[in-house]
Amino acid sequence: MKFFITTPIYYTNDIPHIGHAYTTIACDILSRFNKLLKNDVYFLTGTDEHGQKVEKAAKEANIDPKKFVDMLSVNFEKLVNHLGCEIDDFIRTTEKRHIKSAQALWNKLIENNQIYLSNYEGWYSVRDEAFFQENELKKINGSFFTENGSPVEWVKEESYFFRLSNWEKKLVSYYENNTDKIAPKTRLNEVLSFIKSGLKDLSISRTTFKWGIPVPNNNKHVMYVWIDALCNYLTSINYPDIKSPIFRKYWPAVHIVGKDILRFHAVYWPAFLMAADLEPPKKIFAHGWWTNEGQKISKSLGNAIDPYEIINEYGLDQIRYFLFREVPFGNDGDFSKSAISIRVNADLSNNYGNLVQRILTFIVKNCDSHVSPSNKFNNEDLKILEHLNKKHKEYLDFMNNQQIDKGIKSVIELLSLTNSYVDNQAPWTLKKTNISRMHTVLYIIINIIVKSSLMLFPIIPGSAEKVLSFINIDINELDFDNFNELIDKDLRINPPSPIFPRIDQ
Ligand code: ME8
Repeated sequence: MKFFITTPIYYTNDIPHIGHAYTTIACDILSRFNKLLKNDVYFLTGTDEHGQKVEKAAKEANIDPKKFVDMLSVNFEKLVNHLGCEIDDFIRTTEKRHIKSAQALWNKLIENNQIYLSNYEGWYSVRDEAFFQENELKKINGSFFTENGSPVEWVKEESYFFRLSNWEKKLVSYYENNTDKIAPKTRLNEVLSFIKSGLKDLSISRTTFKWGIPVPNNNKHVMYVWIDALCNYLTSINYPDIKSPIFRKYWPAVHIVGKDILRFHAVYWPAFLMAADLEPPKKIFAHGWWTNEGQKISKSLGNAIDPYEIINEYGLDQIRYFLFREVPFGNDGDFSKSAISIRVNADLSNNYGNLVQRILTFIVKNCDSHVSPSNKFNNEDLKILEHLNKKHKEYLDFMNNQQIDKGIKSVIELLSLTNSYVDNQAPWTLKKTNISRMHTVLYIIINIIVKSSLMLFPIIPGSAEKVLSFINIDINELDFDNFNELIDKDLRINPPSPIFPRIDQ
């Protein structure tokens, strides 16, 4: 099966922060999980470089917009690597391939009579790059603001419109008949009630600034940044060449987005796509919003969390783990340093790390660094192996439904049960009383360590690989297909080095 997954493309008006890192890591986790399922994965991210917001930031920095975005885009591209994410394409909306693709989409919409020229008059928020109705705004000291506190300005100009109103009924019936297209469920209901409240035609071009993709055949207009930006998902797989193998193979995509931009992805985007005779997205998953020690993350508060800084302080896998174990994927979360140490110490140091450390060290010291297959299982052994299979099934179900936190929790529960099994079986005592039984117990534990590492691999790839390397197993030898089979060869164990040192609180 093919699996095309995308992050939003991030605005190049500022440097990346933890929120951007969060979405990119989420896609990496789902992408790595799908690779382990042997799906053919294509993972796309990139930068959104046009529009008034970016133009304004360039002006404030007193730098030519193209030079400005060249400078800022690099930060996002470098971050992908730093987060340990394996992408297939990094797209920039100022690239030639994208301008060609966005203009082709525009022309297709013109050809299908989905666009007309008229005049727009209304409120616009540059910070959100979005139009607002007056009833969506609040008035403070005579000025209007959005719910999120963004200032709005009154815009009055000639504009091209997309016939969004024509898609209202079609979108409602599409989502009512395909309830798996938006997740989590509450977001589907939100989108449906928004659509049902009535869709107006959407202004999709601007004339009052220049930093955008020119509208074909009318250079007075640049495209509205959202039609330009959304189109990136098509550009990467070769649009407008919809017959190209890459396009035929991968479209439609799974879009992972923050809840702030759900409406653009779940209302405008499927409408644009259907209006251009293309399939709507396979799925749109909207995750929650991170706050910093209880406060909204914002430039003006100066409290944006720098991903480099926290990775440097806690370690990459520790941060990847914390972000996805701590908060159910889809919910809002609060970032706090004390929560990181509590979580990492409890799950990674005391549970997974401790199991690995004590068992591998024991084998190196007492078993000449070797573990051999065994099948002389007693009831306790069969019980823990049954847990292994049960937790594995749970894990697959959760991960297949983007419930990353629950998937991780299944593995951690298995590791806790295994630590108790170790305590009860006490291989150090068996060493004196029953050597053959000791070997069986160690063999079972090694199997659980290997399989747990496989399940944790999408979340903490570096550490999981390191654990497997202590056991001389290559991650590429493993997959979920033969998960129920135990390892049938002798294993040589290397002396382990600590993987998750406890964090001082
Ligand atoms: O919206 N918590 O770009 P953007 C969680 N260019 N996620 C957060 C976050 C936070 N506090 N802050 C940001 C845009 N994000 C458009 C997208 S797509 C065709 C165009 C993440 O730079 C989250 O994924 O404002 C959010 O949707 C995205 O960054 C917004 O990034």
